[in-house]
Amino acid sequence: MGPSSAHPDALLRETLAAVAPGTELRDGLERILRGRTGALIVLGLDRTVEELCSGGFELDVEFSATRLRELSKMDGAVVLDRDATRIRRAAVQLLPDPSIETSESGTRHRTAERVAKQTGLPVVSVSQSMRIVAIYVGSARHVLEDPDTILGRANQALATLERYRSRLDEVSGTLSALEIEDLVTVRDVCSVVQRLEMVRRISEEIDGYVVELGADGRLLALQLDELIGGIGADRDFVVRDYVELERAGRSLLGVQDDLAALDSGQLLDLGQIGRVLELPGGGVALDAAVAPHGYRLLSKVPRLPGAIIDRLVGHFGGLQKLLAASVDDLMAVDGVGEQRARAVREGLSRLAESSILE
Ligand code: 3AT
Ligand code: 3AT
Ligand code: MN
Repeated sequence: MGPSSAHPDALLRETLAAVAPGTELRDGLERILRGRTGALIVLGLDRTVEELCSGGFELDVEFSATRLRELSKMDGAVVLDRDATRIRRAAVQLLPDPSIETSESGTRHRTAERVAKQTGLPVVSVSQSMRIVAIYVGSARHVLEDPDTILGRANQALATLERYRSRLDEVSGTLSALEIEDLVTVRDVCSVVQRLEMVRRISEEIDGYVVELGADGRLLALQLDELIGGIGADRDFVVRDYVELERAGRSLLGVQDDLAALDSGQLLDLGQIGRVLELPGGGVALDAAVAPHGYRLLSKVPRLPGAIIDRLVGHFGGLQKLLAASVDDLMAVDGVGEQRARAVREGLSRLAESSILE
C-alpha cells in the first residue's frame, strides 16, 4: 500500500487493529516496554522509506515478537513490511526531511513524526523514558492506552448507548403510530432522525474501542451488535420515507453525510435536522404535516425483500394508500403473488394494531 492510498482515519484505524492486544506486534511492543528499552518501528518498506534509511542492516525474516524485542535493543529503527509479517531492516538511522514540522521533543519521537508525515506509512515509537507506545499516522499521533482504561471508557459509552437506544425506540414507536394515523409532523420525523444519528455516533465511538481492544474487545463487540441491531437499515428507510431524494437531486449517502457533519449542538436542534432533510417549511415549521412513502414500516413486515418494498412504494406512492390496499390491489404489483400480498396485508394490519397511540 502506497503513501496516500488510504484515508488517514482509515489508516489509523487499520494500524490500531494491527497493534491491538492479541496481535504478535502488540506482544512485541509489550516486551519492549517490559524490557525498559525503546523502539522506533516503520510499518512498510517502499522507495521513500529506503531513501530515508542509512546504515543498519538488511534482513528478510518472519516477524516475531521476540525478534522485534531483540532487534530493538540496538540503536536505530526497525522496518517491517506493510502488514507486519516480515522484518526487513534493523538498526537503521532514519533521515527524514528536517524541514518537516514536528511538535515532538527527543530525537526518536521527532523522527517518528517526520517519517510518518513524509512516507504516509504508520510509524510506532516506544519511548524508553516515558514508557509509552505512540502511533504516528500522517499528522495524527495516538498513544496506546492500557486495555482496562479503554474498557472502562467503552463501558460508559455502552451505558449511554443503552439509554439512547431506549429513547430511540420510544420516538420510533411514536412515529410508527403517527404514520398509521396519518398525523406525522416534521418534528416527529426530525426526532427519530436525531436519535438515530445520536445512536450512530456513540456506536462509532464504541466501534473504535473494539478495534483498539483487539482480542480483549470481543465481548464489547457482541454487546454493541446487540444494542444496535437493525438500526442501520432504519437510518436509510426513514430518510427515504420523507426526503424526496430524486426530486431534490440528492443521494441517501449525501444526506447521511450532511447529518454526520452537524456538530453536537446543531444535532440537538430539530430545526437544523429539518433543514438538512429539506423537509416542508424548510425545517422551520416543525408542526407542518408530512407523510411517509412507507419504506420503514414495510421493512417491518417479515420476509419482504428490499426489491419488493421498492416496487410496492413505487406502485402505491405512500403509506396511506398501502394501508388501504386490498390483497387484490397488492397483487397488481410485479413480483407480488397472493401469498406475499396476504403477508403484506397481515403484516401491515398487525403493525397498525400494535402501534395504537396511547
Ligand atoms: P552511544 O555510544 O550509545 O552514546 P550512539 O552513537 O550509539 O552513542 P545513540 O543512537 O544511542 O548513539 O544515541 C544516543 C543519544 O544521542 C540519543 C540522542 O539523545 C543523541 N543523539 C543522537 N543523534 C543525535 C542528533 N542527530 N542530534 C541530537 N541528538 C542526537
Ligand atoms: P525516549 O523517549 O527517550 O525513548 P527520545 O525521543 O528522547 O526517546 P532519544 O534522543 O533519547 O529519543 O533517542 C533514543 C533512541 O532513539 C536512540 C536511537 O536508538 C533512536 N533514534 C533516535 N533518532 C533516530 C533516528 N533518526 N533513526 C533511528 N533511530 C533513532
Ligand atoms: Mn531520550
